[in-house]
Order: sequence, then C-alpha cells, then structure tokens
Amino acid sequence: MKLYYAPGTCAVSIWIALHWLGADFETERVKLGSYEYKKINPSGAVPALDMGDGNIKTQAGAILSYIADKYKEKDLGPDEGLEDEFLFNQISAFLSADYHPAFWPMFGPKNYTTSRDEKDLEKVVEAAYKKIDSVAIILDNMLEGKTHIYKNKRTVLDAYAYILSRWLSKTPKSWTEYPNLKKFMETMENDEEVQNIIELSTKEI
Ligand SMILES: N[C@@H](CCC(=O)N[C@@H](CS)C(=O)NCC(=O)O)C(=O)O
Repeated sequence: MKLYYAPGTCAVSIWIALHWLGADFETERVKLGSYEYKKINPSGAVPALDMGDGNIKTQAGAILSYIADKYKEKDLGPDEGLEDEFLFNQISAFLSADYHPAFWPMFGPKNYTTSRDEKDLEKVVEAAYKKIDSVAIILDNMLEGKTHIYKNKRTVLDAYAYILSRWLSKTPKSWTEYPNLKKFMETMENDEEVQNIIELSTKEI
C-alpha cells in the first residue's frame, strides 16, 4: 500500500491510522493539485491510498473505515451492531462533511468569492472563523467526559479528529479554548508515536 500525502493535511490522519493498525505501507509526499499527482487522484487532493494493483482509494472518511475493517483484529473501528456502526459513520460523516469543509474558506478564500480585493478575501476568512468555531463547539460537546471521539474507545477517527483540529491553531480561537477538545488534543500531543509521524510527515524530501 502507498499513501499519498502532503504535510499538515488530513492525509496524515491516514498515516497515523495505518501505523496504529500495524499495516505494511509506504508514503509519498505530493504537490497538491499538480499535473503529476492528478494522474493518481484527478481531484488533486490528498489522501489517496494505492492498494498496489492500480486500485486507488480516496476520501479520508471512507479510507479510514476501510482500513479499520481490513485490520479488524486491531479493533480500531466501530463495535458490532447496527447502532454502534451508525454512531461511527455519523461521527466520520461529521468530520468529513461538516468539520473539515468549515476550514476550506480559511485556507482558500479565493475559491469562495470572485473578488480579489484583499479586504473581501479577509472577510471570507473571518466568516470561516465563525463557522469553524460553531463546528468546533459541536466537536467539543461530542468529547464531553471522553478522551476518544467514538464511545471513549480508541479508533481511527481519533487520528482524523486530531489532525483536523490542529488547524484550529491557525484561527483566533485555538483548540486550547475548547475544554473537552483540549484534553483530547493533549492526549494526542503527548503520544510519542503520533508526534513522530507528524515530524516525519513534515520533513522535506
Ligand atoms: N473530500 C476529500 C477532501 C480532501 C481534501 O480536501 N484534502 C485537502 C488536504 S486536507 C487537499 O488535498 N486540498 C488541496 C486541494 O483540494 O487541491 C476527503 O475528505 O478526503
């Protein structure tokens, strides 16, 4: 398996999850949106996971569910049963469809207005901060009394919530200001294996 990633991106959560799962995998750093990388993933976005036979998987939430299932014996996916599986999918969908997209206008304001006026672009970013805060509050509430996002059990979704939440430090309200999220983030920040991956993934190659 080969994971295509870029530093600081949601793809790093797949790296952490693959490591936790004890998977045999390699990584390749790519230039987002480049002509070369679009041959792998036509959207130009990471993550992409090459299964080794031309089968390339994309979409972080779907990849995380897939690998948790592939290495089921590691028990980093949902518990069995309709309700437990639903809860896992619900959290995953929240992260990929509500939480993650809230940050897009902050990273790429030009994609959200036809204006190129600096002041207008700043307004887009300001609006993004507001939206980000509202979804971060939801995440914070989901973490009430827990240090894991799913049922207080470590799953691949912890890696996803962690990597996305690191971006809060680029907003006026960092993750330290959300009390439950703060505890969760500190647990991940103190995890040496996770931090080694963060460091490896930011290395210039
Ligand atoms: N829907 C995709 C979105 C992935 C995504 O937005 N990835 C970001 C990095 S976190 C990216 O590659 N952005 C660059 C781009 O879209 O060109 C997923 O959930 O995997």
